[in-house]
Amino acid sequence: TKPPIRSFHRHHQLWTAMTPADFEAINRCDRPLPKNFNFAGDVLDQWSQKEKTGERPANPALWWVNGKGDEVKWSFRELSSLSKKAANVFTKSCGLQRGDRVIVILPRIPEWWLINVACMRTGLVFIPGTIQLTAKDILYRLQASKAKCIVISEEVAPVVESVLSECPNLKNKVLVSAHSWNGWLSFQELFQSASEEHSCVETGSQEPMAIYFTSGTTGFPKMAQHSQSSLGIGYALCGRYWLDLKSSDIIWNMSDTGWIKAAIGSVFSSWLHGACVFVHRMAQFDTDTFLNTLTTYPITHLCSAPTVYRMLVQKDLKRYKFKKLRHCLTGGEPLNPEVLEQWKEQTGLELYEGYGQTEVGIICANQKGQEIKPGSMGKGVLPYNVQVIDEKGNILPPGKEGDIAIRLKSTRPFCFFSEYVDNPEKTADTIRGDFYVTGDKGLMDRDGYFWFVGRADDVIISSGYRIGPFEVESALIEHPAVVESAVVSSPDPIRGEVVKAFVVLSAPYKSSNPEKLILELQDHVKKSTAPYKYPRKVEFVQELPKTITGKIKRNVLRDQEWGRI
Ligand code: BCO
Repeated sequence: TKPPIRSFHRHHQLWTAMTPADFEAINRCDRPLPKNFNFAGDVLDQWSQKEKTGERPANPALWWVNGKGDEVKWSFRELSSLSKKAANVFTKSCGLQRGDRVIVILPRIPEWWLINVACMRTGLVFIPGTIQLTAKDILYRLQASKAKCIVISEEVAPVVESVLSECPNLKNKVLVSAHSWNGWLSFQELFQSASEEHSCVETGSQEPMAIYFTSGTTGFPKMAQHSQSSLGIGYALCGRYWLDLKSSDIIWNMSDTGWIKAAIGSVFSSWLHGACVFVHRMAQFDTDTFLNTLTTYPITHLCSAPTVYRMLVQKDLKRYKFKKLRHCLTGGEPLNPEVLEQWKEQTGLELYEGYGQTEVGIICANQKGQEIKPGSMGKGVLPYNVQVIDEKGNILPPGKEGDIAIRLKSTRPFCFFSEYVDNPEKTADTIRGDFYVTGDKGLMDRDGYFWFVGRADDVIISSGYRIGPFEVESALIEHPAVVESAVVSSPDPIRGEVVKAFVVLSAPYKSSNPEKLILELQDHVKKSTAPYKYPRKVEFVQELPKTITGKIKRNVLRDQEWGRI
């Protein structure tokens, strides 16, 4: 019989200590999932206790810099007390209640981490968004989620202002800024006067914790909902074996605050293992600043998209002496074996690729201690049972290409997303027989390593971003020059693939200067939807390939781009 998991009863708010080993045991299915779990109370406050008793090294929990000389360092104790104050801002000053949804669109500033933890403490559902979101994107997110509160920085204040009249559910608008704005609650002011006394809500393990908007082939982004335990406990083994983290480590995960990769690398895996999360607020990505940061700070772990490594290996890396770097990670898009080799040759460090998606987190990884096969995404990560299946849901033998899928029956992995909110059809569409289908094609070799082949649908994975063609086509059609368009992926040596738009022009624009018109259309898309989606390539065509029923055949254009026809 399995040993009973340590008591999870809480007496007078004294939260019993679960160790990282306990959480790892839950991921191995050696221990049951506790009924209640709260990452703030069960993990962060425990590290805070360990700091008091000297059981954790003296490195900070959060170390933030902005390259202009500003620096913030918080211990777990400070994180605990500051996030309790922030929790009171939301419950007392804003009157929000457990289960209410909060959209948070902030750049990489310390308040993002504080507000994230405050939402955990209060049971508020955290909905992050990248600051690249435009007015249309934000309106869609506010309406779809029925969020009661939005927290933003000055960068997006004007665009949010422009859509507020269409969001009747929104009760609170909170601005994180040194300046005050008419009609907005000032987070800083409320925070200053908030109490440090706060009792962490005893959330259920399966209670909603966060919602991520994620793009698909059709329609606007869906709301993938995660539970307290899927994010809070689900990355324990990933943190141990892929990230190889200990409490003395300092991890720099570059991902924007809007993506689940920020949650994995800059919140849950790292803090579960008591490591320090390093953040550099770079307004614009720049390889020199990036490399200098690694030579200046004692960063031990680096996690970045393959596109970043592709950009870095263009430089003479041997000129840089990284201070403490010992473990490098990548994910979000496929990594080419050449880049892995070049990185290793120039830095002496391996590159550990992980594979996953918003709905399921990390499901395959090259884990510490396992041989790395360049070009492979590594092996399945527990508790997931990852397989390659055929169209009928049968498991395919090693070497056979099919759909990468996760076994859901008879036991649904707890770290799996709960659903696409308000979209049972789309949730059901992901299930085939006993499996959840990722939408990616791949194969597994005889040694259990997975190899990525490509998307099974029209989704574009560019620089680590997941881009739905429909969203770009919808933006393009708003321009008077565009009669119709088809958006597909096109190969790119740095970004892996980029967005390419095939456009049929309206009569008045047929004689326009093509270079000027391309720039105009690109600029238009950047204003209509998040700029990372803009078509980096545009081709004007007389007509688009279509089926007899008039449906655009994106696959024909994509195959043409990739030289497959
Ligand atoms: O390259 P361009 O200059 O032509 O265009 C860039 C920006 O300049 C432009 N832009 C941004 N804000 C704008 C704007 N234009 C007009 N107005 C504005 N307000 O838009 C383009 C944005 O492209 P970008 O974000 O790729 O920029 P950049 O600087 O080239 O960054 C390169 C990377 C590699 C740093 C960036 O692409 C990146 O961070 N990629 C990683 C994304 C990521 O973290 N993905 C993980 C998702 S979670 C996941 O995959 C699940 C795995 C478990």
